[in-house]
Amino acid sequence: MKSLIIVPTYNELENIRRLLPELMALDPDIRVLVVDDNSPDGTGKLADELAAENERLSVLHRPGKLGLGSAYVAGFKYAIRQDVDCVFEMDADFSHDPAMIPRFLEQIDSCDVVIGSRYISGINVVNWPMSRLLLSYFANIYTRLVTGMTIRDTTAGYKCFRREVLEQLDLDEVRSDGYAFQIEMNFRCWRKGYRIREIPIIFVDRRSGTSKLSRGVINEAVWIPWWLRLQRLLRRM
Ligand SMILES: Nc1nc2c(ncn2[C@@H]2O[C@H](COP(=O)(O)OP(=O)(O)O)[C@@H](O)[C@H]2O)c(=O)[nH]1
Ligand SMILES: [Mg+2]
Repeated sequence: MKSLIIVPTYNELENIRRLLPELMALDPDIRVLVVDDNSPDGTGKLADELAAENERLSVLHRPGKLGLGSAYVAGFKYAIRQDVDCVFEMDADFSHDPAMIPRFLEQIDSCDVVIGSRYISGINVVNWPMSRLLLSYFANIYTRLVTGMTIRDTTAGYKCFRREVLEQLDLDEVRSDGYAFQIEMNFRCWRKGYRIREIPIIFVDRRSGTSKLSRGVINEAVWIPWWLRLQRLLRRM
């Protein structure tokens, strides 16, 4: 399987210095796309330097911090123009263990979307403050109740899509940007009847750099599930 791993970045200099070589070393059929939002710390520049040395690594530069959701949409549009069979979402900060990539690839053979889930075998989150864990955990229960989706970890950001899924979704219609982006993508896939499978991962909080979680991101995750429910009622999704 040829795959493309999309890594959105904003100020992840020290992380990508280690992460990108590690991803490239996994398998010659793996390509990586960094989507950088003009990080002030020079992440984009380092990514360019690494890309100059490796033809399997590419970089998409955007003019400023435009949000995670639109970074992925830009990456997805890039991906479906390439010769790849599946497309990954992955954080740059090592919360997502690169060693799990082969597990995703094993599963994507027999389904359409694979989600690396923190909540299917107990709670597999390491080093998060309790407040953050509770927020995430209850956000997932809330989303299940409001939308009717049965996914256990619907805000997870370590995922793999078959390319056909991304080709069939209306990427220009996707409106949410933070954790809600993950919820909306899952909802769109679920409504289209795609086979979604969760596999357990262990999520470890970042050691380097800072989180970009904000109030706005949380607010969005509160109302988007209701908007999705409405879209479903109106049969628009
Ligand atoms: N391109 C881009 N990447 C972003 C943006 N916001 C967050 N990211 C990246 O998305 C990933 C997850 O963000 P992070 O701050 O670690 O979220 P957290 O793990 O939920 O605290 C990291 O690789 C970030 O660098 C953004 O606005 N644009
Ligand atoms: Mg993180």
